[in-house]
Amino acid sequence: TAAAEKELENPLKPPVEIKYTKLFIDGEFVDSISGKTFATYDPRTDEVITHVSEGDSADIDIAVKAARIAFDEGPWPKMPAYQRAQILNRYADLLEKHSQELAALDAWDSGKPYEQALNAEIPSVVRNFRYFAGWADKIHGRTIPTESGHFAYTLHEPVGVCGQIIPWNFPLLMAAWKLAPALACGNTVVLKTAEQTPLSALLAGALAIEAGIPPGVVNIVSGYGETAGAALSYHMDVDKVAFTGSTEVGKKILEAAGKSNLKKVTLELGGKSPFIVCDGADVDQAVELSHFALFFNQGQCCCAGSRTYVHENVYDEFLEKAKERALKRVVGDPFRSGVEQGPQVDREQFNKVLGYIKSGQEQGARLITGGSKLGSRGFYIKPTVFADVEDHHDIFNEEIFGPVQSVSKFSSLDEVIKRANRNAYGLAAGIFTKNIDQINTLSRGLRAGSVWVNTYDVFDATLPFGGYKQSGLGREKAQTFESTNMALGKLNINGVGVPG
Ligand code: TXE
Repeated sequence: TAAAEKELENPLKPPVEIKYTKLFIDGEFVDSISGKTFATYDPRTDEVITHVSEGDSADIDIAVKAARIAFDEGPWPKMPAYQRAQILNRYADLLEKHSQELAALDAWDSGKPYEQALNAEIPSVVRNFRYFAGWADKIHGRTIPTESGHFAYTLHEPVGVCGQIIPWNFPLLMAAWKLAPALACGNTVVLKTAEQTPLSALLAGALAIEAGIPPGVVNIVSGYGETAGAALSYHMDVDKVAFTGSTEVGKKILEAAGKSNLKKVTLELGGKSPFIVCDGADVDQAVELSHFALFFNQGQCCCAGSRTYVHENVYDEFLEKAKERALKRVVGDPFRSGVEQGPQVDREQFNKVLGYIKSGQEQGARLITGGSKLGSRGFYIKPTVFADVEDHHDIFNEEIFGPVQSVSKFSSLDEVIKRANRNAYGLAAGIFTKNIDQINTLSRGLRAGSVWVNTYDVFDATLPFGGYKQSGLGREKAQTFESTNMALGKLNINGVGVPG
């Protein structure tokens, strides 16, 4: 590790030039009304990457007006859906063409491994736009044979101006999950990026214009949550807000909707997802998958498998191998090839994770590897594994959002289902077994929006995603239309000539 730590002293130069730092409103890059800017930092060093314009409520107002006009008067919602699909496909092509720059911006801004961004996330961004472009002209209503003899039909219409607030863990992918379905339906958007990671979305804004998305349809405001984010969620002329972030802020968004214009709300919030390794499981494979489920993206995933439950018969072997695997994890400069884990996104998250490690030790969980920062600068944390974690430990109940695996022993399926469900969250769950009875019992018993069996983090655009309980409201990606997230289902009754 001494060599690894030395290497961290000399960060590699990111292969990208920063072209856009202003707010993107009505098809143009503009300064904020206040003229203020804020710094975005390199988590490898905590040094400033650049300064970007800081939007607040005045800028949100202007962006919402642009989106309103683009919705009410512009061609976007009214053009043939096929044409919208063509534009979105062109947009996907452009994003693909700029994959390397986009991946480099996200890696630089957030600390995620460049190769991971380039090979997994940006391709997923592109597929999301292609998938939803395919939906644009296939959003159908129904005709309904009423009991009263009226001719009735449902019509799906765009919601209108959509406010979208996203986090920093997958900067461009979170933007794509929000933008693609909203645009496919003909909505217009004001996107507020996370203050830690504003850069990739601004390049994506420039590409939207190049693709032929009309000005005002996509507006991107960099800024802070309490100012720009709150202004969007309280805005009287925003028809819907879609949010991904903490449960704490999710509740504020819902409150803001209630206190303003009852805008529609979808929320994709935190999680504390169980990953269950059953009796009889192949331990080597279980270790590898549970390691991925937790450590992927520096542990900064809303659906991270952050409560690893292991059956007593395989527990000791599992622990030994989980420790070995964590020790082998390649932590380093996200721009270095082969690196699995970069730094945490910022000082706040770094301190939060180290705080949880301390609390795990204080409350009596057994630290078996890791447990501290790595290197002398930046926000690197050693892959950490705790054993014998108990249900009342904070590290087993609260979202750590870092490279800290917590392993706990269980004896029976009934027990593990009860324990897994005794949590405020319900975003995802993982099951590891080849036994069909165990699979059936667990997958039906667990209260979670996604259950992955012998796999984890499958984020296909074709699958719906969202949480039970305090993990959120509504679903994103596929089936967005049926659950009326981005398009409103409207019942039309045509009563001409029919008594009623
Ligand atoms: O989240 P916030 P933070 C969890 C994770 C993490 C914790 C805190 O546990 O450690 O949340 O992270 C905007 N009105 N997740 O502080 O604050 C903010 O500007 C409107 C889980 O980064 O929820 C940003 O754009 N908007 C998660 C976005 O909300 C507000 C991903 C998310 O920030 C606002 C990230 C306000 N009052 C963190 N305050 C997931 N579900 O994947 C903040 N924002």
